[in-house]
Amino acid sequence: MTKPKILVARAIFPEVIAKLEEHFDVESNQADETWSKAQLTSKLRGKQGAFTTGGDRIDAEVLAACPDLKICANMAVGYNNFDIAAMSAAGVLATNAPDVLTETTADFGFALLMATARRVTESEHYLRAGKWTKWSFDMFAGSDIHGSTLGVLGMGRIGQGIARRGALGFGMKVIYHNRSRLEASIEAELKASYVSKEELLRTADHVVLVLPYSPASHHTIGAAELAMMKPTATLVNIARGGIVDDVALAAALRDKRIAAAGLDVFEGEPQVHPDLLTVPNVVLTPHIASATIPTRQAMANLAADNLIAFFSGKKPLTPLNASDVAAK
Ligand code: 8YV
Repeated sequence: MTKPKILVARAIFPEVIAKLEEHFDVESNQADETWSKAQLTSKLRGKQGAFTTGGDRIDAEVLAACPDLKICANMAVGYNNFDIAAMSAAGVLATNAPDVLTETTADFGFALLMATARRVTESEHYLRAGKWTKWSFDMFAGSDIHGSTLGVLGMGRIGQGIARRGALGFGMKVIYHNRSRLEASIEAELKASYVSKEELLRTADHVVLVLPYSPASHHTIGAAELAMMKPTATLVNIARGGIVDDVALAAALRDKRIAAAGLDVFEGEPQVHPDLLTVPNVVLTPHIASATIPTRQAMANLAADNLIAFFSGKKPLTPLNASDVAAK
């Protein structure tokens, strides 16, 4: 029997490629070349399955050129690189990689919050530049984490992980805003209170963004929202570029309208807006919140297992549009 043909769009763990090769005729990108959309489309043509990462866009144009495609398995919990409506219309199943990265990503969100509020990288750059000649009472004074108010915008699994760390580990008062309110028992466990987005922005000492990107969440934080925040507040984005207006944020940081920001994601990444590179009060990391080897292995294995289950006629583990595809 001929094996289904799949494309692995980016370099991944060799053992995951080996596992896929037991089931599929695999074309992979272990050289990790950067493919244009046209190159990705041409590689996908004739494939029945795709293993993608967050940078691989699958939309109506790609789908129209790849009529054999049946499933795209994303090695990411976020899936704004997928046009889900177009995939459902084309009868292509989409899967993502949730849960396995929750705690690792929440750890990183907290690391970025701590580094931002306590000015870790800014002070390190100062030291490395040889500028540290004497101690002074207010040198790199930051803002406290313990006992402060943590505002979590987007209270899914990762948001809850951050809230738990804040409330139980650091005695923070947790407020949150989300499309839907959490069950009372979860609110009690996280010691979290539901507030409006505006109240969150006005009262939090630290705002952490963990909401999914969609056209509706584009520029959730722009000039108007930054103006609502306390001048002493910090902002952390571990969600997606585009949720924050990076130009407005750079201006707010430059004018000290908020104290500091920590960003793991950017509009148009891997490009970073030059205005952000010139302000000192921002911690910048290259989209690494889920980057530990065990977690990246778990994410890659989950994407692979979704492909294997699908082509063995079983239910994929983490489908996104199964009922729409079935209804077609
Ligand atoms: C990934 C992420 O590293 O899972 C997500 O949504 O943003 C990251 O964990 C990235 O998208 C690569 O696929």
